[in-house]
Amino acid sequence: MRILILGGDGYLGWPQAMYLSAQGHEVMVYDSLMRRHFDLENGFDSLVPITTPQERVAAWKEVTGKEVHLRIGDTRDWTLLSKAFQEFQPEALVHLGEQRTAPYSMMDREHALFTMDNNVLGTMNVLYALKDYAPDCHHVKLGTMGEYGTPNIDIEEGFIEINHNGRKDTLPFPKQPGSFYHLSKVHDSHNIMFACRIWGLRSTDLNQGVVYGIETEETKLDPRLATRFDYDQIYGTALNRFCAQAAVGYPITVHGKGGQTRGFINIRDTVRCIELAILNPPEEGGYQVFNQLTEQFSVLQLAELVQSTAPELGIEVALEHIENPRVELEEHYFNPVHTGLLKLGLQPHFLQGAVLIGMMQAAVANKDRVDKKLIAPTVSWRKTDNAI
Ligand code: NAD
Ligand code: USQ
Repeated sequence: MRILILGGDGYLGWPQAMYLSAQGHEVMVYDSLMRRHFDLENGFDSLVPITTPQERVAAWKEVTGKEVHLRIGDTRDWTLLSKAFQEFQPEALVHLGEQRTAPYSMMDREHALFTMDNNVLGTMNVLYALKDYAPDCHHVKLGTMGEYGTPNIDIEEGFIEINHNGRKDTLPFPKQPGSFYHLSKVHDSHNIMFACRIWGLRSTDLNQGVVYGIETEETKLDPRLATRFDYDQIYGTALNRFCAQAAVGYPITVHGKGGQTRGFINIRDTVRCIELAILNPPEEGGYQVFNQLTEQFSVLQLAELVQSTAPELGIEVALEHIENPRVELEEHYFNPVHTGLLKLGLQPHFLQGAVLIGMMQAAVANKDRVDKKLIAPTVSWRKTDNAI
């Protein structure tokens, strides 16, 4: 298939591009490089060194003989986006090209507005490009488990049957997101579902949990093919951060009580889930939702796991309950259904010893690259003018 990957230079997008190329698909990466600009502007960097987008695709060709086409462009740039659609004629579209962190979106008015503009309007352009140039293309969109929030009932996969005053209907599951970033995904979901209904597009919304890990079969082939490893307070996600913190002996930053429970998924399963979604499109006009996670942990469980694994690498790390910069429940019920992708054939890689040790070893090997000033959270949900 011809598969267009929006955001194909990111943490998940690059391994996805290589994985699909390795399966024999023709892949085009389309990316605005906003992620790299953020690092350059603010002095942030990936813990594991990464090459430029051009060096990556060249290295992929050198190592495998396969080509990944590269286009630098923003989803909000209609001229460039529509050109990519017209020239490449995608049969499947993987949409990962968004501003993807909660702290970024909560920094101040400008960053909140950028998140809405970039994500919601970018996705609107994508929907119009699909309608105008590739109406049969299967749109696989990365949403997030955080769209649902943490309700006190089981979380279904996208839809819930409701009985009300003697009548019943199947309706979108209620959304109670916890940041302007997560809200942008909710707005996307509504826009996508509507576009499917009125224009007959076909879309799969993947509500993914927090991803961990940096290793896939393809990233292992050559150091030039590595994907990014974020540990900083803006882009670093829980487990990735905790591994970097352990590597440099920085007390693990548990926000508040640490009872916040989230869905988690290994990056190897992310690339496979997206492939499974691509291979199982809904009918014309169909909008389907899968919850993309394989396990759930509380933040404290993860922190304790990293702490107890550290001695196996000859290191020790403390654990600290810091004041929670976010507004979120620190103890709550959490029971999401996630059977859809398993039924399609996903065989999960769970978080066990070897996987965690591999991540921690990568962090230790690059510990001289850790800038400790970037670890402590400075973005507070309660303020409107946070500095970084
Ligand atoms: P990332 O920031 O590393 O990658 C996103 C890429 O998209 C970047 O290369 C960025 O430059 C590009 N991009 C952003 N806005 C763009 C635009 N308007 N036009 C073109 N390119 C644009 O993030 P990631 O971790 O790879 O996440 C990819 C997707 O998966 C995001 O939509 C994110 O919300 C979702 N997701 C990520 C996780 C996770 O734990 N990393 C979990 C659930 C969902
Ligand atoms: N947390 C800590 N300590 C830290 C970092 C985070 O306790 O040092 C806590 C947070 O308070 C939160 C939980 O860990 O309760 C998860 O935070 P996170 O930064 O790992 O993840 P989140 O902000 O939810 O966002 C990440 C990705 C985002 C994706 C989302 C999936 O950045 O792109 O959408 O995970 S989910 O959480 O399921 O919505």
